[in-house]
Amino acid sequence: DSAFEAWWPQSVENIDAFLRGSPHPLPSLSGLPVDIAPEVAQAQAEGRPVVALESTLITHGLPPPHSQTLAKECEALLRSQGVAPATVAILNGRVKVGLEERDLDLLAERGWEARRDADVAKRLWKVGRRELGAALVKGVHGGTTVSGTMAVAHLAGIKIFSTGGIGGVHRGAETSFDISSDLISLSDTPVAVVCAGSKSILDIGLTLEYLEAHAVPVAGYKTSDWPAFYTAQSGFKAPMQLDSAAEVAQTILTTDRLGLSSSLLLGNPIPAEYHAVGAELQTAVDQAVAESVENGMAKSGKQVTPWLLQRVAELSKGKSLESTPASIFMPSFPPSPTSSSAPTPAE
Ligand code: PSU
Ligand code: MN
Repeated sequence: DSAFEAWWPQSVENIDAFLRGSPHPLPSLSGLPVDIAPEVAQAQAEGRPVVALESTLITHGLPPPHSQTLAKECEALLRSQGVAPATVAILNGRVKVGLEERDLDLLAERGWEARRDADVAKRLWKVGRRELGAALVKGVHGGTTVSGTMAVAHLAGIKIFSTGGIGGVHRGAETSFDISSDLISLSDTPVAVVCAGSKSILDIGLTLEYLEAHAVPVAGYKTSDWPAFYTAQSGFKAPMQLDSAAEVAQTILTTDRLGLSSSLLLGNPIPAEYHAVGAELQTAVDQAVAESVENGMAKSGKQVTPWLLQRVAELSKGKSLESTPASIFMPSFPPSPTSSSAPTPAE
């Protein structure tokens, strides 16, 4: 609508340049142990787009080689679109915004060792927002979760963050109180998060209620349904629907200009060609959740999510790993040339 268009001082062609109109003051990086990779710094200096990526899926999510291939595919997909990828992680107590390939490999390998070796695990943290400070003080390695990555992205002036599944309200949270700090970050950190929905290891209805209560703008991208990672439909409606990248960018900037510090959570559903395998994995998810209630894992705090994801991988005989190519992880992008050969599961 032209009256509305006139309100915008510049075109939305370059979304990053457009979002630089955001009024949020950035905290100063000076004196902090934060390394912005040259590729990221250069893109920022030249006004080219940057997208943040998380690293808990590398350290505590998938086993190698999937952890490495997926993370690298995501980066390659972004580069193929002219976007500088900023994979966030902690290395020896320094925040990395943009990871070198050898660092990414190291984190994946340590993550795998950490599953068998408690001493390695002690030096390789799953870093949500609350662990960030101590992880830097103690000089450990860390994979950053959605909440940890959002905090770092905000610090580095990155407005868009893409991931697969976000954390949320766990099933049984009415007694366990297990609610991911991802949701709190979504309510107070102005970094937009593009995801494939919430995995149904969570209580999706309660997650959406929590987001509503905390005033988080939640929208389906070109869909009226809220997606559930493995499936395009969770059975819940998306609270809002946004139909173009320009509309998304305008919503982010308008929210910022209104002085609201919330994120925008965008649900971008799994592509149609993965619907069949998605439905199969959904069955494995349901069984894993039932087992976690029976064996008490559901009450194990931050181990719940990794345990459930591991169990889904076992129950689906590795299918949940094979069918998590970057094209699912970031379904808005076309598959990369490398993603046609699905990696084989480790062990
Ligand atoms: N959901 C998934 N896969 C994941 C995660 C969530 O389907 O790997 C990771 C993300 O890094 C997310 C974190 O931010 O787990 C949430 O963990 P918790 O529930 O402990 O807050
Ligand atoms: Mn939790």
